Amino acid sequence: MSYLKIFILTIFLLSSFSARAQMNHHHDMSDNNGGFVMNENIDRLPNGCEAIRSEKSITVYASKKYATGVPGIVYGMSDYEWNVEPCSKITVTFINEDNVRHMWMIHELPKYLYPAGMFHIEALGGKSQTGTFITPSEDKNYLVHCDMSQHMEMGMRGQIIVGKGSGDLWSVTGITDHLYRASYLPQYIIFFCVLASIFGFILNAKLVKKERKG
Ligand SMILES: [Cu+2]
Repeated sequence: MSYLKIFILTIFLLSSFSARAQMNHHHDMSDNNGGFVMNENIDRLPNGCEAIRSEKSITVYASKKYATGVPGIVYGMSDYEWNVEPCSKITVTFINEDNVRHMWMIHELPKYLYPAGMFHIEALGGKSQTGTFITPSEDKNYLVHCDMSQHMEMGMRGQIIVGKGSGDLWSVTGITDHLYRASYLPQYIIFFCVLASIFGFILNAKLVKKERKG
């Protein structure tokens, strides 16, 4: 190997090492052989929580075998919806029974506790990981999904409902409707139809007037 190649390889290894070190710095990440847990929170209270009100453990299996009951999905989870109390400590054990990597990722958590608003468990194929987070004090629905490319579209999409929640999220596998987002369409169609007929009526009236004059 030439000196140039060794030099380039060394620079590459050093930069990837420092990128990883930075990632570890920005996100509180515990790492082991079977995957990792990012932004774990076992004791920092969200605003509005005076104490931890309850503790709950949930176990989630990720496996293709859970994709059989719902048409059109490839990857599945043992559950797609979890009800939890506000200000409660939730310990999630994520067991991946497939041979590809999967994630159990929550979004929009308070950013002062969870960098990028995210709590994230990742388990390699055939491995499991356990992580803990504390739910905020407000009633709200949070998206839970797998962030591997296309896995959410392939079925790994759920919701965690804190307290009374804030309304169902669309397209939760086997639970809520895919077409929820498209429900605004008919309103606009009706609006455009009415507009088009008014325009047509005015145009027609003007043309008739012109014809009479001529
Ligand atoms: Cu996945």
